[in-house]
Amino acid sequence: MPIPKVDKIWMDGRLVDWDQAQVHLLTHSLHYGSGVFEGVRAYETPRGPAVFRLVDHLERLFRSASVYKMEIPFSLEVLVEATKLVIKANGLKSCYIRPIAFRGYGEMGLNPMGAPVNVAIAVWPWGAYLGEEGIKHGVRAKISSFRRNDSNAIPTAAKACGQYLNSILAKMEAVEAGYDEAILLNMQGHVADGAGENIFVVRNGKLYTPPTSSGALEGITRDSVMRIAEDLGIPCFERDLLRTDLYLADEAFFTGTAAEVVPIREVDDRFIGEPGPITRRIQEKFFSIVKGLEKDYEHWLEYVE
Ligand code: PPE
Repeated sequence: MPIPKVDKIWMDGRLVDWDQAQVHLLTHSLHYGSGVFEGVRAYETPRGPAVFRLVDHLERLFRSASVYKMEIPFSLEVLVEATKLVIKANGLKSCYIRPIAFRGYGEMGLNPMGAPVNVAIAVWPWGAYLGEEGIKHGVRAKISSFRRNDSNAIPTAAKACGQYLNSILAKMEAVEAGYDEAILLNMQGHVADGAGENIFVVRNGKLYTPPTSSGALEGITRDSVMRIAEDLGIPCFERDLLRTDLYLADEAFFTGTAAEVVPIREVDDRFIGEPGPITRRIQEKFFSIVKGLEKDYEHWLEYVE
């Protein structure tokens, strides 16, 4: 999907025109994937646009950077204000937000410590990641022949640019085989996560999701869903899952900032079914929270104005 162009991007401390937001060809992270990034969303609420769990996302950005010994040359508070500024500057009511900190132009070679660190925050309107139909009726997923990269090879606790080559291989394979999304098993054969989402299954009224030790990213939507489930009185457990736990699930769904909450209708051509009651309840609560309609979850919203 082509990126819808807006006016401004925040880059290293100032707003620049969309077309001027450029980097040098010899940018370190273009060659080695040595950047870290976030995906965040802002939603339209009765009080104007609000960013969902912005501080939690930026804290994860700083944690990702620390794994790679990258010093982000801005404070978290500055990045919070920069995010609000760039949303306002583009007059957006809702959008996807992509903060990125990356090793820039200056030095080549595998020791990145001499390369400068650049930081940018781009925003653009991004609709349903796995399609409107997917959110309503569920998506078809395929277990990838590619395994989730082991966290002793590339730490899965960090959200780093280069590690997405792993997800890209899985995504291409799934899409070319006619599926909507890929699910990756880890090296031990347990379910880790989707190409760009965490995964949950429902069995006998209880929710299960792989622990982060599986190689799943510590997703912020995952954390939100675990909290929502607790508040709704739905038991939720972190547990290693086998592929048959997906095949035999009563319900299953993906969670992610881009994807939001998306039911899974099929895994490897085993029919799970139309979105079930627990998936629906969690989906409804999630969308109502992000749209600012739930008093009890106001602390998750960072109002732009
Ligand atoms: N696992 C992976 C591998 C992943 O990339 C994401 C987010 C998640 C789980 C869910 O994490 P969270 O967004 O904190 O709930 N993927 C981001 C990038 C997607 C993309 O295509 O780019 C996102 O959803 O923004």
